[in-house]
Amino acid sequence: MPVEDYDDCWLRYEPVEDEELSNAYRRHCTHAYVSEGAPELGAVREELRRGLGGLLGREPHLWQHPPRSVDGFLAIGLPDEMRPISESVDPDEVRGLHDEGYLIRSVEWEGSDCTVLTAPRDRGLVYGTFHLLRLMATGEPIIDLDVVEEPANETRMINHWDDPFRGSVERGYAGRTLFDWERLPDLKERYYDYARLLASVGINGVSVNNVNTKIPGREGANEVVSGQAGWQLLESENLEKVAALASVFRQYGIKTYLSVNYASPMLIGGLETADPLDPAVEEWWAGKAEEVYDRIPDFGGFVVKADSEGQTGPYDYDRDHAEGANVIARALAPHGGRVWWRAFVYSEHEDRAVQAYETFEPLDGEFHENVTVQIKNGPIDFQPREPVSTLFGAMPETAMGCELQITGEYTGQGVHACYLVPQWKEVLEFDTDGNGSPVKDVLGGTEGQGIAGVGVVGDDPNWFGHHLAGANLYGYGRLCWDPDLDSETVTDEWIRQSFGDDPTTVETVSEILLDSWEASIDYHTGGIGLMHMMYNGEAALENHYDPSPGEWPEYHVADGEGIGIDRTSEGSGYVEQYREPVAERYASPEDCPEELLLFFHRLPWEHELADGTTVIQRLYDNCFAGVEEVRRLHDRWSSLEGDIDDRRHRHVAERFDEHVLQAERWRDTLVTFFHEHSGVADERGRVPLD
Ligand code: GCV
Repeated sequence: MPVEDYDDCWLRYEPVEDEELSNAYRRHCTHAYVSEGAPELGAVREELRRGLGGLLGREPHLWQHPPRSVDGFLAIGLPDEMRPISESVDPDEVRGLHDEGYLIRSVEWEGSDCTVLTAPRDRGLVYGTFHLLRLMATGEPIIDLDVVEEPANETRMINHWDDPFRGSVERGYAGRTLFDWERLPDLKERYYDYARLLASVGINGVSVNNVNTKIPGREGANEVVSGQAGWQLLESENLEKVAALASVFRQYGIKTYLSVNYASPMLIGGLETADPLDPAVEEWWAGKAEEVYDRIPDFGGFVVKADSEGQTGPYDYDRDHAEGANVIARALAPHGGRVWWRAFVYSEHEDRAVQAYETFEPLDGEFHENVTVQIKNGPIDFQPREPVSTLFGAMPETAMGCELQITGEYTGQGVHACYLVPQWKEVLEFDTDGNGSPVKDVLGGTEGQGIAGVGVVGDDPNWFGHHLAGANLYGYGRLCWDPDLDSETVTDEWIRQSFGDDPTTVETVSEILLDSWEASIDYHTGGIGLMHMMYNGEAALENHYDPSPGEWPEYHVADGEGIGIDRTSEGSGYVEQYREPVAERYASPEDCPEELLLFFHRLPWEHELADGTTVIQRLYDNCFAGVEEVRRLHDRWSSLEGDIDDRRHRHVAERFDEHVLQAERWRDTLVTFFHEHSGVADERGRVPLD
């Protein structure tokens, strides 16, 4: 396989400089006894070689049996596979763990200090290996370990929006697709490294193609147009390619999923209909599922975007979404597969926010057990900040998945630095009923539920287009595994593994990351609940990067009187989809959190906020503050010159130069727009602009 020149991201495994630590690590990890057999164990051995080789300067001795006459070794295997483990850890304790959990413990075995890493299944050994290496890469002691870990979310998935054969990535800002469908089933080294990155943060599912699998009208359009050809992956001749990728992911405990077109029975099967209640359609899906599982026995299932943005769906046959999803679910059920059915649909309603709930909530209890309804975090579309979707907690009889966007479609598209972990924490901690039912608990611990994140990597040598965007993939995986982790901890881990542990670097990069999201909200929206003010454009793959507030009047309804949307019972009624006491809080302009105010309320420009500042003045102030903040973050990054390697420093510095210019452009466009409608000048004299 060709050696490619690309970044190791957070798996750099730089040598441990602290001598005492390094000696302690050596004493416990120079010798490793790793069981054999399952494909995951190959991955464990390989990671130990790379990880320990890098951190400690020499690869470990990998033994086939417990090493004698050495004091201190690492034993990795299932509880019954090796004596150092079965004689020092209660196998029932291990078997009682979640299937993907693991245990790492410091024990004494036959007079030797030994670290045991064990798990109920081989997948847990992979996660545990990455955990142990992470401890060392972040300078944590490993002499007295007692780690017991289980994932909070059953499914922790990446949804690629990659277009097979065409090579483009919808909303991708890191080059072209990683997956070379023309060459597959030939495998590239980079697929393994991608699987390593994902497994290192606990991801266990990858859907390899765009949810837009075929869009009428986009055929024959230019290079950058997305949404084509994905449906073809389900064709018999292409399944071999999918199976090849699955063989890589499998070694890292990752299941492969496909996005499929609802009309596949027609497109591929030659039927005249895709009506979910037609017996021939049922038979076709069953046969296709069997064929897929013949080739990929651990296949995860299908992701489906139906009746949305040009994708066909059950509405074409006058069927509802449960009928639509269930025919596919029945086909997958005998094989243990699932349908991830997206709730991102459109309807006739004037207010787009109400649509998903109106469509799906009445169907609670109608979906088969192996259907997961995949819901975007907010009711609109991955805006810099949205209120949390009303569907979470509203469908107790339905398996739910939360869809987050790791790629930054509306937050600067790989040019702006925008760290989304704080956003995701806000979503996961949101209490859906004011009574201790946060989204993270609604999703966690239940079979078939979990989180799907829209992918962020491409074939760019640094994987992400922007070095700092790697923190988003890292943080996404860590939060899927453990949503209780706080943003600071996750951030600190990523920085230490990516840039080393120099205190100034850690502190500065942490500040940049943690402050970047609020800055982005301020200059992209004015910070009090407005959104969707970006340019769309004529091309099929819209821009969504530049400012263009006049293009979307329905999302802010700015006029001479005021701004914002009334979503109370007097308006679109969206607020009533929340449960109490959330609904009541949002319904009152006094109690509604200021950062969401104009999402729920239409207010006069001169309406006074809690501190006496008017709406228009707050919009001005926030837009200016957002730019000031970006300038400050830019300067903080510049201050690291010489502390971080030149290549990465220069790359991010250049992005920051552009980030400042773009933030200014957003600010100037928005404040001018607000001024044109309100006629109110900035009391600090900045607007109208000169
Ligand atoms: C994959 C938004 C994005 C589209 C995306 C769609 C979806 O509209 O702009 O690129 O399509 O959401 O989530 O299906």
